[in-house]
Amino acid sequence: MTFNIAPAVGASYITSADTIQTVVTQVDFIFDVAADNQLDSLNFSALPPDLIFDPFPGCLEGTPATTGDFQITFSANNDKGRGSRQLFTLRDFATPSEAWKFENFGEDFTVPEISSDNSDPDQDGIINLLEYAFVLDPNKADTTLDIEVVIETVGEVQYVAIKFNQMM
Ligand SMILES: [Ca+2]
Ligand SMILES: [Ca+2]
Repeated sequence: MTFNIAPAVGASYITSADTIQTVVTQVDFIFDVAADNQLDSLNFSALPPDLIFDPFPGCLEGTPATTGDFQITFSANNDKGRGSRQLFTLRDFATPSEAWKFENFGEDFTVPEISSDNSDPDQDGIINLLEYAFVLDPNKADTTLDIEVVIETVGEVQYVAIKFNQMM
């Protein structure tokens, strides 16, 4: 006689990263809150006024209107009860370049010698403003920026264009 016994299912747990999520004021934001182990529902604490949470498929979304930090706790539930809880921090920046500075310099994003537009912390000769504009890594010196200004013709109209090689 053979018995097949299914493995016991424990409490559900949240699998999405709990790092600080950067958002930008007036820019659409979507973040998927993922959980595993037979998730039945997600509970969450108060949300920023401009964001909603759609439990299916588990999407936090909206267009934030105010800068600052906002913390939300999510918990995963199934028939074993409440599983893992996770604290998410949304840090809302006024501009995309401010969010980029935080993503690249962490808490040093307000230190002018490191994060100002004219700074060059990786000392590769490319200031942060150009690192941002050309999607380079401001913490890695092994990039080169090869810019060429050219005249492009589209139909009968001529445009000034910038050509560059992105080295990553
Ligand atoms: Ca640089
Ligand atoms: Ca660089």
